[in-house]
Amino acid sequence: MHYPNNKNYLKVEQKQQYWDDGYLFPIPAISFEQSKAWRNELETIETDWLDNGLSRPLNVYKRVNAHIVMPIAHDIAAHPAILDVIEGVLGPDIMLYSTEFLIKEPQTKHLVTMHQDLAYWGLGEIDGIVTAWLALSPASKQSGCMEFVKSSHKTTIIPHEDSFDELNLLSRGQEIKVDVAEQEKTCGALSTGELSLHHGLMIHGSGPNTTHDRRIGVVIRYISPHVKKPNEVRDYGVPMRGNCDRGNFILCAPPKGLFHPDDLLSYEKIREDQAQVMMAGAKGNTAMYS
Ligand SMILES: O=C(O)CCC(=O)C(=O)O
Repeated sequence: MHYPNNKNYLKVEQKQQYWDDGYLFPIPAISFEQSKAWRNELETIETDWLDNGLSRPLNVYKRVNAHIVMPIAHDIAAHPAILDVIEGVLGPDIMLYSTEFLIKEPQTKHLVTMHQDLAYWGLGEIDGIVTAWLALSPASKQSGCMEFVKSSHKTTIIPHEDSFDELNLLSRGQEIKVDVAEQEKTCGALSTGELSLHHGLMIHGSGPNTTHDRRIGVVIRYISPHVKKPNEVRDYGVPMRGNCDRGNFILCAPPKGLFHPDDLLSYEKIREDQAQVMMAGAKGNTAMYS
């Protein structure tokens, strides 16, 4: 793929493809060396902090708002090569909404059932949010890459039901109440360092990892600062590019350090506010990745 002036800006046809299909991949964004360095850093944190006095299990911080307490998550999301791509969808004003490390261990049965992201975020049916999924290891059909239903973002939010199945990696085990046939799914395979983009209304999920390597995805959600959450509900964003000060979100600073006490306090506040929306109406275990 060719990027003019060494920038990762999307070409006109790529932008069109994103809006037509609701997803775009593969987008080469990060070098293999940089991806490997990030993987090493993440795996060092996993070793060092697994049982190191954090008030929540390490996995919670990896799965929800990692960018508030883990500088590596913020740095990945702020990488110019990724932001250039995002600018092609959201325009010059870009805020970081959330990040998570979504890891499937080798030869495990965990999966992600078919769902729409916007079904639980209380943001309504908007175009102003996009997810970038960065592969820090190969994401193939065998390792459980994402699968998309082409153009499904052109529908509304479809009802979901919660399973709270322990093999489901989603917070409520939510699944769309519509059967998706295998032939309707597009396999979003990525090599290390490549990105996919998907729209918030896209129907997507992923299967188990049958390989001998970890499948490590960094899920980065960017939002336009123009988006206004209905009913004045409090929500948070980290300015990434352009003018993000529109009064619609509480703006957060980058983390002060790895699991810095001040950031851990902010983390709890953000989690409390967001859980009220994300877990609204849930039956059963109502903790957001406890
Ligand atoms: O990583 C996966 O397999 C699923 C990720 C996902 O559902 C998302 O990025 O919205």
